[in-house]
Amino acid sequence: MQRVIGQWFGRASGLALAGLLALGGLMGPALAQDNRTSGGVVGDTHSNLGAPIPWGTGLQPAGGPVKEAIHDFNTLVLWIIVAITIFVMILLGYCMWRFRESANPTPSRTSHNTVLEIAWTVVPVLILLIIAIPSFRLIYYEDRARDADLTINVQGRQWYWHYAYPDHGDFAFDSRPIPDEDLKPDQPRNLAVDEPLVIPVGANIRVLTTGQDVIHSFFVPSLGVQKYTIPGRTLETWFRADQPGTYYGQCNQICGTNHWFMPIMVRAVPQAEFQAWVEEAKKKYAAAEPAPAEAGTRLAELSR
Ligand SMILES: [Cu+2]
Repeated sequence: MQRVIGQWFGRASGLALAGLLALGGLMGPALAQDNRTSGGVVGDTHSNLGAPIPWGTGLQPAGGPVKEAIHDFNTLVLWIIVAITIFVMILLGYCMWRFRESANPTPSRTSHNTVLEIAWTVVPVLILLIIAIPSFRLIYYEDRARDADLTINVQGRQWYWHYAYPDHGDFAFDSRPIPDEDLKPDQPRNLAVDEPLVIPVGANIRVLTTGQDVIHSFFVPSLGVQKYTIPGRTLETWFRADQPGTYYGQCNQICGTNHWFMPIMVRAVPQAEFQAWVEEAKKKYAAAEPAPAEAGTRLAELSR
């Protein structure tokens, strides 16, 4: 019996090693943050690139590398689930057919089988390992920008978003949804906002989130970003849009009666257009800028 167990462990560790090596090869190159596939094309604008669609199933299409990495991981786990489901269905079907009363009138009274028991412990552990390694890699990939081109402060407030661009003149503004009666034909209901977040295409955006009152959550599915905004705490994450377009999201942490009032709209535009917007925004939002004392407090808050 010990020899059988030894053989099992030998085979299991061989399988685990092969699995890990295969995963290393598969997942390695895809998760570099400076691996920019496209810098965006001037004049190339897609409207509603990242938005939910009626009867849509599955994940929203990827607008950048973080979401692509999420897609890859989702696909891996989905195929593992499919394989397990098929295996269990076949096993169930076989047992029902092979051990039915007419074919097997005197059932066996066996209650233990060491090899089987080790197998159904070791195999799930291996499956979990195969899921855990790319899962941790994805979590660390999403965690922070290694080499950010731009920082945006995102503050969740009851019930609107407050955005600031500390390294582009430190202007700040609020973002609120457009009422139904004022919607233009290309603006999705409950998602379009008056003052969208504007970002340059192809830039790694560092996002620092804070909460003013309660916990909100900054969630833009097509860019693969979701981060809580917590009062008294600064959290970091990052994203990048590789195609110009508009990406929609929402606060997805129930934050009070007007929780629905917090849609997110991100416009990714070519670098030159972004610079022009920054110059305009500095003037436009100058009046809304916080007093120096308040700005100091905010900076101290962020550097904590
Ligand atoms: Cu909220």
